[in-house]
Amino acid sequence: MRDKFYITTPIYYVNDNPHIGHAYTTLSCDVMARFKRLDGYDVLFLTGTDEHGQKVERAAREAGTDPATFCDEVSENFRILAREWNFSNDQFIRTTEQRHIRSVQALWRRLEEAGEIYLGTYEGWYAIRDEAFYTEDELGVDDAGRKVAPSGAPVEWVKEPSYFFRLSAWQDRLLKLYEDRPDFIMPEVRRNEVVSFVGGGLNDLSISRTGFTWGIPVPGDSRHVMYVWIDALTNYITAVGYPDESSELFTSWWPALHMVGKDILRFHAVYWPAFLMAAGIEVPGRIFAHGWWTSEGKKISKSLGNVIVPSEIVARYGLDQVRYTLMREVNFGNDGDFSHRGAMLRCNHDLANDYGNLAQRVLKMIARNCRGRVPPPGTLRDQDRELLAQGRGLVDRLRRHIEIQAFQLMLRDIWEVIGAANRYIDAEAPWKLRDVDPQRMETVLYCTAELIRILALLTQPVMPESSARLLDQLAVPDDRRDFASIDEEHSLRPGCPLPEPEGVFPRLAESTS
Ligand code: ME8
Repeated sequence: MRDKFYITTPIYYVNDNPHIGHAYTTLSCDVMARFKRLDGYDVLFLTGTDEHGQKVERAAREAGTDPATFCDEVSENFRILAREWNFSNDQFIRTTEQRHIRSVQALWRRLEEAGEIYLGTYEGWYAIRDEAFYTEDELGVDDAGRKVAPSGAPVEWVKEPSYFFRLSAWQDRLLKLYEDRPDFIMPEVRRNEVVSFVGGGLNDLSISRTGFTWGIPVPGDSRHVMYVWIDALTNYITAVGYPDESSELFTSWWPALHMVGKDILRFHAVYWPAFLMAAGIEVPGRIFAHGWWTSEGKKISKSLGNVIVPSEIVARYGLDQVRYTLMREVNFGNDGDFSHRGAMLRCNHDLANDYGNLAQRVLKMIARNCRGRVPPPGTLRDQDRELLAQGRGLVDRLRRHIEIQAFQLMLRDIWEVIGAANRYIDAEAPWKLRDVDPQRMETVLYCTAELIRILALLTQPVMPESSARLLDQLAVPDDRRDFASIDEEHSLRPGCPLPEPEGVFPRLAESTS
């Protein structure tokens, strides 16, 4: 049986249309999911929408519609994003689905039976934009002198009856979890933040609200709807069949790797494992919190009018170009800045010049000088063997990077080999060999074409479409495109006819804006 790999994105609020931040998190999951599939794993890749809560209820009202209709409409935009960006998610979950409501209510009952829930009164600050409670000392003040959440979101004073989860009792067990599993939260700076937050002591968590109705009713007390975060987090187990924990579905997939933005780490790394431990369910495999994107050096916000619309940047640069740029520009985990200049450089320098040109040069020479067929390898010299060994050795290096979500390093290593291939071809100058030593020319073209095959296999997770076009041009059969096919046994067959070469990464015209 193949190994299983379960990966999740946050489920996105439907109060907003998808933007580059959402696309980024899902893209990182897509790259991991594709990599693992190509590497022989059975993969479950989950994304979806978070549809309950006061924020969504309010957004629906502002849009002049009822929450259910509003959710249907905006949720669809996230599905469209997934199609437009070629995301390979296996499931798209919505928290308004029956299976999810059943799952959250079952989890609630379990926590209640375990004595982890009690009824009290919540009195304190609440930020609807963050759907989060804050203590007085966490708040700051905005320019107008109003109290705001650490995220800058406005807060309001809430006093209402509420069910509480005994989070305070979980401090030691959470700290022990972080200590026993140093890579449970990544990257390390984020882990340290969480350890110090939990180390500072935890308050019991209010997990129900009465001031509005757009939520999952609390079992046995329909005056309350559940706090949107207990509802939302549970999606990760709903998707694998919870509450049917003994099912093959659940036991074979859970636990998952959760990819999130740093803004929602506390919910995932503190509340979620506490809920799970309290319910006797295994905690997640890992929570990776990535950084925040700005645009041309500025915070992305609707009021600044600099929201980066996913479909617009794709139209401008090309889908795989954008996927590459986002994965290459920043060390995953750090903050990043999206700039037109940066994107142009990536497209024209890394893709058109380094990778695209390498493939074009070689494929064209094969078309012209080898009657459009894979040439025979002939007798390999040391430098030929070295180049191919570098290519074949890549996959192990990439596996190590992908295990720790180091996408940038993965691409850097691939580009190191692309650089080596360009130097090799310049040094061997097959165009000069045509008349003086045609056999050597064939060897050089064979080796570079074979290396391009390996590179195109390895760039599939980040650039699925362009890599597929390169593999088509090398006549690589569909069932020989997984990582097991990188080995020598599956190398290009001499004499195999190749289609007419065509450029895959066009140069984009420079523009200033
Ligand atoms: O928080 N840079 O949903 P949400 C990078 N429903 N990533 C960004 C970003 C930016 N500028 N802006 C948004 C929620 N993101 C909850 C999640 S999960 C059980 C419930 C990404 O629609 C990043 O992944 O506000 C962030 O964590 C997520 O969008 C927040 O999406």
